[in-house]
Amino acid sequence: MKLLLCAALLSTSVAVNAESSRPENISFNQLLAEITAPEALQVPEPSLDKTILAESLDNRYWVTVRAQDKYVRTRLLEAGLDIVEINKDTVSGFAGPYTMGLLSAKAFTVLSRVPAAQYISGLTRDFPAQDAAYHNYKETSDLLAQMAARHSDIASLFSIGKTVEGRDMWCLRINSTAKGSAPSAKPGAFFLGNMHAREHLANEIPLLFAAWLLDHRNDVDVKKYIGSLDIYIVPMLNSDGAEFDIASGSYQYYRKNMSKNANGSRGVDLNRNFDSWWCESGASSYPGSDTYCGPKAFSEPESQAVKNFMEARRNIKTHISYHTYGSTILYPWGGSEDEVSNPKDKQAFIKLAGEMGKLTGYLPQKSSDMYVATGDSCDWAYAATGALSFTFELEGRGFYPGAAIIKAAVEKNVKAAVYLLSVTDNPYKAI
Ligand code: 0X9
Ligand code: ZN
Repeated sequence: MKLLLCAALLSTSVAVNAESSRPENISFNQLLAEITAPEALQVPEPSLDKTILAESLDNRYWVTVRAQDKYVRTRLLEAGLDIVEINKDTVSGFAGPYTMGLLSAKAFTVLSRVPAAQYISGLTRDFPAQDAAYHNYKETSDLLAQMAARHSDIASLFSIGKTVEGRDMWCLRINSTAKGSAPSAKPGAFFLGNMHAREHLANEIPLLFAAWLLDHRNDVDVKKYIGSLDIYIVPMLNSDGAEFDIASGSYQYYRKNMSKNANGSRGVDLNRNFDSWWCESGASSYPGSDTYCGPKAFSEPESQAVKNFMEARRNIKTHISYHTYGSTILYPWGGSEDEVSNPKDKQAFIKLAGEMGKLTGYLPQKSSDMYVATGDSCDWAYAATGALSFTFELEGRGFYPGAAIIKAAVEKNVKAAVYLLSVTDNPYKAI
């Protein structure tokens, strides 16, 4: 990866870390320059290895099923359908053999089906996993470490736990007075990314937001937030899944974590594994499904790490979990059609989502209006800690939108994230 870019960087005068071949003090602007360099924006010829795809996709099909409303979408999730596209009267997505059986047993109308490998190899928007612009686990970890080292007076890095495969879930903390896991009474904001493996843009946004904040640390507003708030950024929660998704050289459309399930299948859907009406709706209890909720709530180290992290930091007032794709800003409840019962919170959710919607062009929406799905991380976060928690479905027409999308997505999301910081001291002042 990044051979051309590395060569270019090595020929410049910036200090270079011999191990990673990266400048040690890379800034937000340098990062943006990297991801928008002509080499990074070229979409190379797809290099799909159909043998690997066919094996690793567990015999899934790409199906289009009639679904006129969110209620049908919820039932489909329960049958284990991995909904990727929502259209007016249909949804499309991946279904394994078990889900295919349920679709026909439950009389859903399957309008079309093709083997997943065939569908993926037919895509023209695919590009190789070794995409120059996106940051894999090592690059993400290195960048976070560089940021913490370069801004050690206000930034620190610690791990909130280990994934199934033993990778650290890194957290960059920006706070002028407290470092590492030392407690702080300052109001906190928590930005979380890449819970779903294939949603790589959801790593880039919080990662580059961290770089932006540090680069702009002397701007009047940013300086105020760094001085008065406790800011936490975990850009890559599901690094195991994200790495698996790119490891073969071809994207795998992989969603879950890398747990080994009792029936020999792989992965739990982390956004169905939180303890909020766990596995009641819009989730599947069949381990092979892409919406598998796990054997019990918080069975997974990744969801458990978020739980422990948030429960230990009751100063956190606001929270965004980044996903792709849909250009929507979702607020609780997602697991129930009921409104949140606290009227002030409801008003704040609507107001904050609306303001962030204006800054991003994304549609603010109650989460359950997309579909009801229980075990959702933001429902849990709000219910358990009171933090006003939003799921961002970032932009893009697909999980692999290419490098060209990153710059604009980062720029608008920096604005929304900064807005959230501006109200974190008292989110109700906005209403
Ligand atoms: O289904 C999900 O977990 C999220 N969509 S994604 O395509 N990123 O997988 C949406 C979560 C929204 N929450 C609820 N509707 N409960
Ligand atoms: Zn997601």
